[in-house]
Amino acid sequence: MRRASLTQFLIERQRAGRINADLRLLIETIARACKAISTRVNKGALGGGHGSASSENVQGEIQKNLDVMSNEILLEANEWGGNLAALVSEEMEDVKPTPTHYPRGEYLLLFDPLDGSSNIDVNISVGTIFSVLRCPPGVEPDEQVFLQPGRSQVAAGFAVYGPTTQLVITVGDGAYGFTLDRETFTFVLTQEGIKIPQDTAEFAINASNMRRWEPPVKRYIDECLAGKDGPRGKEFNMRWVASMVADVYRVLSRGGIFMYPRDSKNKDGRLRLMYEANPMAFIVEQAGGSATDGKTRILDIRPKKLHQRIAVVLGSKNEVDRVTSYHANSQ
Ligand code: AFP
Repeated sequence: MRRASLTQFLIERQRAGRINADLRLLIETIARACKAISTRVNKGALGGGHGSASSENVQGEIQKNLDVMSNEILLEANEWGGNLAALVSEEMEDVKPTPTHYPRGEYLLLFDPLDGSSNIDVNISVGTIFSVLRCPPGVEPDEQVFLQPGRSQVAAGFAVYGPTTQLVITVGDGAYGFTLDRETFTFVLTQEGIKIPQDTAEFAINASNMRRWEPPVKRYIDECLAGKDGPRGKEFNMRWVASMVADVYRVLSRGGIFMYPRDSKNKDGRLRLMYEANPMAFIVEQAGGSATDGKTRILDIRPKKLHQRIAVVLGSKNEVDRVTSYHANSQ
């Protein structure tokens, strides 16, 4: 049986009244941009993507050439489509309203154009993460308009540029995975209704931060490391790619818990709420998992700043709940 393309998948959802034409076109535009970024990533040094640009982003991080290229691809793709009121990028300080010489739409787009960029030059998977909100009608889209809790998202997704290029999206009725068919250059539906196992024996955390963790996190990881001789009574495995898109894709594929907790150095956590934690939390919950900042459901957190950071604990529900209980017991 022929697999559906992303376009067919989205048209079905439009026919079912789940999304409108503007949102369908927006997601297709983003997917097209991800294909262009995938091509650049796969060219590596041959496409000028390696090495650092001579600039810093809003986070004060040295931008990689591919960070800049990926951002430009997404900006260009989304400038004139007529479905956006404004957009926000990890690579840019301020909100970018759709230029007045183009038609404005009802959606707000936020993205991390190239997540995991410190992995580019060493040929480890990187990706693009995006989140879509509605713009209240009749208002000039400024920072305040973007500061909506993650539960207000109407769509979210991410691409992983790895051995294959994968696109995972949700429009609120489940999480779906598409594989880029390089012969036809189309995204083909390969994972319908992704479900994260409620339990796991695999955790993902940057263990070099161990000395900085809060007690509940230290307790949780120590118990995993104690294995079958410890209170968990089973062996655990660890993975840490240091590209959120790759770690979350693995959690969606076989379960697991992904953690970037707050610590004595990253007091608010390291990951960004609006265009990393929120979209990933939406997708993970749609796949039957959970996502918190260690204590509070990420999708309920009301943002205060566009680029604010947040602690992230997401994945297999029973493990995320355990970490939440350890935080509650330690207060
Ligand atoms: P970069 O984009 O700077 O490589 O950061 C990637 C990231 O935001 C996220 O994708 C990873 O999970 C996390 O940071 C890795 O952080 P560490 O380098 O501290 O492990």
